Amino acid sequence: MAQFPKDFVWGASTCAYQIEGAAQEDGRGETIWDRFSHTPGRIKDGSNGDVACDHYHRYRDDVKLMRQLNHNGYRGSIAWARIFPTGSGAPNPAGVDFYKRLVDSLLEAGITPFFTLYHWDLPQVLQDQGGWANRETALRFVDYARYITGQLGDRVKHWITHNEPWCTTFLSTYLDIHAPGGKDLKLTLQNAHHVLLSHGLTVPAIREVVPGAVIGMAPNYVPAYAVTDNPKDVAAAHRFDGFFNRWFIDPLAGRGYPPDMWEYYGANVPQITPGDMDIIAAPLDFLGLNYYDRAYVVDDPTSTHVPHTRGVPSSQEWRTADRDVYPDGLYDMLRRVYLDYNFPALYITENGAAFSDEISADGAVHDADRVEFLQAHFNQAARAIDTGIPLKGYFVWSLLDNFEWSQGYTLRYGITYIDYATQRRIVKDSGLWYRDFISQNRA
Ligand code: IFM
Repeated sequence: MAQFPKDFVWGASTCAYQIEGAAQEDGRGETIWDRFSHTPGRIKDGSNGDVACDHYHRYRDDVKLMRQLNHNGYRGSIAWARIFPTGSGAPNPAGVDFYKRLVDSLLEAGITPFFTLYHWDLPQVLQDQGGWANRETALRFVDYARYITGQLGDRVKHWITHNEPWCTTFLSTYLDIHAPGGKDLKLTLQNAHHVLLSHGLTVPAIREVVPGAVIGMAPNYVPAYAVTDNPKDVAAAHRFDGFFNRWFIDPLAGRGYPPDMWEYYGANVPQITPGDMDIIAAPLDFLGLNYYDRAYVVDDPTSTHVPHTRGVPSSQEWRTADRDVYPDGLYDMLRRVYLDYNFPALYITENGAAFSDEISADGAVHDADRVEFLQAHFNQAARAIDTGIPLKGYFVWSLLDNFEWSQGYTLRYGITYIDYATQRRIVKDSGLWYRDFISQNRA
């Protein structure tokens, strides 16, 4: 059985827009996801995050749930537009108060909070001023981050600047799947640069206002494997890695943008101001990694999209509706990030899968697939720890079923089932299994 250190952080991860609801309450401003989800045709089931899991009103019960499930850590996100409804200007006390109350509940329950400052919900006013393509947005992000970390920093020490910058950028303004939408590579690379810049500017700002801050970022990481050993496919896998992983992690680690990708992007590369790359390389206390699937690719020069690769569906048993699940990839990722970069600690900040969960006649949700999924991935995490990799914690995605972005409520990732009609929470078999797994590992 997998063995983990006694002080390992075990918990689940969530995101403000996906669970909070109360979209128009207590002075919260409009975000790009409010605008996008209310645009016909953008969300598979026509839904939005207006109500979601109603966590804004039910957070006490949700914290109680975490405690019952033996979690000692929780990763949530803060909605920028609750703190600064228009992205900047005067703070909104009611929004700040919500997060203060949430933190109180977590600490009373003995749960260490890890908060992400940006999980994709840019205030719409800032989008109207150019969004991440506007360098000013990075400066507004620093102001927001400095303010809210200062408000909560006496009790919250663990901060994550950005969640999945690849999604903030490529999935949004290049692949046109996430808010605000778009298909512009040059703009996307500029957005990515400003997101990274905002990260680098924020790290020292947090250290100034939060004594003892522990700061990281949470990119999503997709290990790429070539389907054949044909040199073209091998090069394609390396290119995919550059496109998805290295473009973001190399600059964080002080290496600048990967030269092979800089050359490949040609005239689309971003404008950089002297000094930016040093700012982006601000030393971190940890790197969070969100791991879901692998890329199993061949070269595809006919593709109309970068990185000119084509994914090949693998026949392996783990393929879920939306992902090519590959537990060994979690170990490969941790090993590679540990050996190639020099981050002092690593966390799995997200890992999970959507299965077709249903309430059975006995009133329970028997998600045996997810139990097997978690066990297989925990084994790979334990394998990494055994080889000396400094993995310090694991946050399962997600605590609750929730609003899965452009898929609406059609995918259920939670270890807790949400009956959206009544907002009843039913802990799935996987949530109960995880509870017992945690207690065995603490024993
Ligand atoms: O729901 C998302 C989350 O917001 C970011 N990481 C992946 C999850 C599942 O798709």
